[in-house]
Amino acid sequence: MTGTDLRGIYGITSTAFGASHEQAARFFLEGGVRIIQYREKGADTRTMIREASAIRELCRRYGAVFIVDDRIDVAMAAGADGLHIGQDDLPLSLARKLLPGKIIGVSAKTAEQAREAETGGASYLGVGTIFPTATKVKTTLIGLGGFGLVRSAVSLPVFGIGGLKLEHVGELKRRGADGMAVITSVLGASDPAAAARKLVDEWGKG
Ligand code: TZP
Ligand code: MG
Repeated sequence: MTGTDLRGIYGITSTAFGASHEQAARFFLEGGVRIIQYREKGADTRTMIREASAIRELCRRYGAVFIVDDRIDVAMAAGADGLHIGQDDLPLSLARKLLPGKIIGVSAKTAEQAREAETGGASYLGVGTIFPTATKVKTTLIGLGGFGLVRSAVSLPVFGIGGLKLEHVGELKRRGADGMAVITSVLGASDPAAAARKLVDEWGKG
């Protein structure tokens, strides 16, 4: 891990908008994002290790934290700073045992899931899906109200996720978010690095 805190804009890579994972990571990094997650659901393992290793190097150059979604094998092989797991993925207790000292993020939709993750040694929470989004359609929406319930249940760093855009930064911060995880509002923009920069600057305001 680097000295970067677990807070601020959290960029998740996706190929849904035409760029490769590596290019997506570059856009985020050029825009000042300092937490990057590699999220790939369909590629073969060798490809994932290659892509994750390339992003690992980029993140090192920028002093950014690098997290791999779902796949502990890919996270370990690429030397990532951490792993992000959902409620149906590798159990947190096992991930914690296998990755001592690493960052482990957990997706939580309810206060109960959040408290369980905190007790189990999670490093941060991803909380959503807040608003509808084309990048994750099979999901339960919790809205900003649901986000607030999870936020108040734990003291871990909490990142809002799901359909979040520049105009949501203020509201999310008021509701106690430590950060905001995004795909579409950056990678779907005509100038992704500039969109990332706007989010980073907005998040950094007062
Ligand atoms: N989990 C809940 S919503 C989501 C994930 C991975 C996608 C968030 O990305 P977007 O495109 O910024 O809504
Ligand atoms: Mg998952």
